[in-house]
Amino acid sequence: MKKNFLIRLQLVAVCLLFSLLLLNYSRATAQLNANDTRMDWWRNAKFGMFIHWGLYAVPAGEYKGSTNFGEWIMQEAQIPKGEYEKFASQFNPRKFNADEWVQMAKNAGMKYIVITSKHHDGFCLWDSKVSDYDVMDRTPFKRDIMKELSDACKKHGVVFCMYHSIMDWHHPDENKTNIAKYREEYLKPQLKELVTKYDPGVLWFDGEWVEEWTEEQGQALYDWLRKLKPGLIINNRIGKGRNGMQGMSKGKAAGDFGTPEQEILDTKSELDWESCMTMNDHWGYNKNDHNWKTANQLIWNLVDVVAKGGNYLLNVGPTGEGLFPDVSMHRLREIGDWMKVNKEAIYSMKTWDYFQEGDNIRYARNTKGEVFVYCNGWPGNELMIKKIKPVAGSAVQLLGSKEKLSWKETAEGIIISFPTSLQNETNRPAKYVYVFKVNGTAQTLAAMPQVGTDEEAATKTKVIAGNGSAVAISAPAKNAMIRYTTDGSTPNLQSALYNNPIVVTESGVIKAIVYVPGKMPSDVNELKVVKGKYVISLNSSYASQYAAMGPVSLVDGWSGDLKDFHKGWLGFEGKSMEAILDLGIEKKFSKVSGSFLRNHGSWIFLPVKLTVFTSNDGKEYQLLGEVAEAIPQQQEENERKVIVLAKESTARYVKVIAETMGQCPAWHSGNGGKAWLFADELSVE
Ligand code: FHN
Repeated sequence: MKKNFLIRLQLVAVCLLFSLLLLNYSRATAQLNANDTRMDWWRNAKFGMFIHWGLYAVPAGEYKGSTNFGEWIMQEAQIPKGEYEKFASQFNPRKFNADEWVQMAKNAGMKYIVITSKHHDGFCLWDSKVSDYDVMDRTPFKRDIMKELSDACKKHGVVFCMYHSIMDWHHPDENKTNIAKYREEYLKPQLKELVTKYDPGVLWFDGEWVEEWTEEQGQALYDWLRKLKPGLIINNRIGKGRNGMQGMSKGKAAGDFGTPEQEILDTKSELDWESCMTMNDHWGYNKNDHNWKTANQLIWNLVDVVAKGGNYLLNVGPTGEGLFPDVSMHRLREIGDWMKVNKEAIYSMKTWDYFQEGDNIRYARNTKGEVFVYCNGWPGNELMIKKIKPVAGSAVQLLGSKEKLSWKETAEGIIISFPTSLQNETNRPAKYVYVFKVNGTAQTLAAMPQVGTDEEAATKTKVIAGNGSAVAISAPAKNAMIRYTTDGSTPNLQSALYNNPIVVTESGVIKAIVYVPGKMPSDVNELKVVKGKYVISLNSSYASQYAAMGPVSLVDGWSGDLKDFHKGWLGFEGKSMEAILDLGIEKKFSKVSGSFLRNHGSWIFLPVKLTVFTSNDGKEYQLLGEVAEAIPQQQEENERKVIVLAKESTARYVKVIAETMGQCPAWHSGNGGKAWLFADELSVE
């Protein structure tokens, strides 16, 4: 009797537990589904327009003779608030036509628009009842730009979204002391205005890096906004989760999607992310910035982002008159022409088993499982790909073309052949990037070979000095056949067969591929061999994200990229650089030089002094001389500067110390923050 009662009790307990679990699960999945449905339009949209517009369009990047400013002109040119406010009286964009803007975005294939409702300068592009520092009260224009654009978006079926800066250089309370007051009495009331009056699909926050803003404030604001509009989508810059320019959230953080800026993730991600990018070098309008990306680059960026599972938010910086720059309009038209032909390979795309095959091939799939192969540039008479196997008897289709393309399988991969008609660009449905629909399955590739030691393979770099050394290539598979090249060409079955370590004596690159019966050839792996002009060692540590190829980058004869600081520069954060060059023997020389980067906008300053010491035993050093640099001025342009100490001497070891600024100067937005020192070449001649 008692035993039955206990069994029944346990049964009831188990049922209760099970239904509780079920309840929670269904609640969780309901939330997930709700989240998903909330995010669905955005995930399927893939392509949006970013618009940076405001008072900074009036000076168009120019102030007191300097021409390299943009939306940060108030800060970078140190324009006093009262002075900057005067731009409002000149802000009268009579040629602004919201319909035309939205139509241009739509014709380019963009599904949503994110416009700056308020940037860091604090000026509001809508009729705000919370502030008079807006377009209605301070400008002769007196038209509610957010209203006109949100109405036009609704009319043309484009989703209206708004950017909003947490940092506010104009508002007296946006600081450490009064941030709570600013948040409760200004930021939130304005956000309420924006959400209730203009019904945005996304709120795109920025300027969250200010010390006074915290993840907790961000999370609370997120929850408050989602209550205000449950379907709202909010980026991860509402909190402090963003991992620098790479933009993805570090761990659990407020926000619905990651925001890489001016860069695209290296690999595919199932997380929600959106890469935002300029068409030239500025977000806000700069009339002197003609460094425009090509239509090919922009289309390939879109494809690269889609293959990696992201969205692409491409920026336009309109003029003070209210027009898109001519080149921006031209790029949008070219992208639109491409999208007309290839849009089915962009919208609603999902990542596939593989996302890339070398630099110029990308893969993605649609929800029906059809796979699209994207090729950057016309491949010629045939295209070889190895990561997909078309279904037997199926044809490959070039999007926009009726041609049924034949293919054959070889040991190197699938070869798709193209008729002569398509060799003539005018017969091709689109330009620049060609998309092939393939009904096929993912191939199994042989595992990639390792070229060099574990340490070398990690950086894909081997530093050699003097008489060179040997490079070994290994492959995990037992019955692997390794083929390799040393001239930079792509290895294949005709390339040299690897049997023994390869002796290298000069700079170059070794590429290797693995063949295993029954599998497709592996991805190609490579090792860059860098012969430094000298053996170099560093007595100061550089930042891992600005490590180029390590110390040898300072003596490899290659210059750092002036725009992409990840390429070729060693970055020292708040530290001096101390390098020792071993010339191998005592040598006579007349000058020692080092080249350094100046980019104040990115907190990178030239060294304040370059000091050189010499030694013949590598232990005792004598001062050879020093060169002091001028105090940095805010107007100074970005440049690579070679600092030279011209002094005769004879020595084997040369020690070069580039002394850092340490902290950003008082006039700089990073005032007191760590100053960066970037070096890319040291030379003794
Ligand atoms: O400082 C801003 C910049 O002006 C621009 O708005 C970009 C766009 O993502 N975000 C900040 C820099 O990270």
